[in-house]
Amino acid sequence: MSIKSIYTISAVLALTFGLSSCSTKPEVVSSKRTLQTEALLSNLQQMPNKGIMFGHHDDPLYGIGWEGDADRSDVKSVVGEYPAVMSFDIGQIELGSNVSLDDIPFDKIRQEIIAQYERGGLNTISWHAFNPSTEGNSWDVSDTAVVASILPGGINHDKFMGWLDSVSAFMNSLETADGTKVPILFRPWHEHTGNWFWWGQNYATDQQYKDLWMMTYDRLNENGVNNLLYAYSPGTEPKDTTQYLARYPGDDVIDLIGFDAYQFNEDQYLESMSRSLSIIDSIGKAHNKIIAITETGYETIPDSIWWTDTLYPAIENYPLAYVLVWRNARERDNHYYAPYPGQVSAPNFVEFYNKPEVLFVENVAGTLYQ
Ligand code: BMA
Repeated sequence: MSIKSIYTISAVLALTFGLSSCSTKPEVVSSKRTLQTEALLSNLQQMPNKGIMFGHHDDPLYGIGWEGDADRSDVKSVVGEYPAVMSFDIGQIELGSNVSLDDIPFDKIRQEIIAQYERGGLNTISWHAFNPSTEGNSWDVSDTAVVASILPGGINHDKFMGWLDSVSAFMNSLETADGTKVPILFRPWHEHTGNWFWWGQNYATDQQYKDLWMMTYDRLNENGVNNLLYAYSPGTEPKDTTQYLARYPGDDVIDLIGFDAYQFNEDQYLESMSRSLSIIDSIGKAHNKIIAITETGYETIPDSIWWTDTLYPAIENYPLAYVLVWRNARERDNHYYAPYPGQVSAPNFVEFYNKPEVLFVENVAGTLYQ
């Protein structure tokens, strides 16, 4: 309904019931999400007409042999440009810590998220939440009933609500200098079809997992978080669309569907990519959802032609909004997924970058939020 027709209806009501103009003041029709977030949703839906955005986790924060340098990124050092998508993780925010689980100050993460928004790129956030029962990390699966314990009625429910409030506060704090909230693709409870996180397959029923999602979504909304799109992101375990959707929280909640897949063995990687891609492609079409490869990569990229000869042929025929590789750890040996200058796949990554269908930030700047 247009504002104009609301004014007209209000005026008619005022005349009909003789109400004072004060009590008939038209209410602002409030959308659940900010204008920029709604614009992002529709622009991501159109993205496959343009190409596939490339993304990298923690891209501007650190890389191989450096940390915290201004205006630096391993990807940018190789191709001269930032990725179109940057991913960040807010694990440990729930503990009231000033630094993330990967030891990055949250103030720095906020600053880089705003910078990526201002250069016209997309930000996505994952959450490696600590274990609210044991206080171990996300990978602590010693207690197999943590999800039940944080749902309403569970012994950790109140505590966990406080954790969701910390997440909400961070999301609400992502504002530019002029007060615009930065739209974020939020990707909580990822890789839930595996058994390495406390919210994994064997540690919750389908219904409990869905309840976890709804509780998260509702609490963030109640806290006024209106700058998020939501991503559903299992691993490659689902063998068909039914299995993929078994824990799907619903079309009202989810905006983007994807999966996380890593290469260990090339044949297995290509097989699981092809199966998972066809699953999300068909669900994406049936449910009108954006699709993406939410995490992928080949640790240390030892294959010098991986980008153009393995990754690109696997994805080129799917209407993906983006493909994102994981981080270039500075504190762990041999844990990197994007090239850096001198890395064996760097020249091939330049070829990948040069493909018109592969999008970096300058290809999408000015188009995502309006
Ligand atoms: C994992 C690894 C960890 C890291 C976590 C969150 O896959 O990279 O070292 O702590 O992601 O970034």
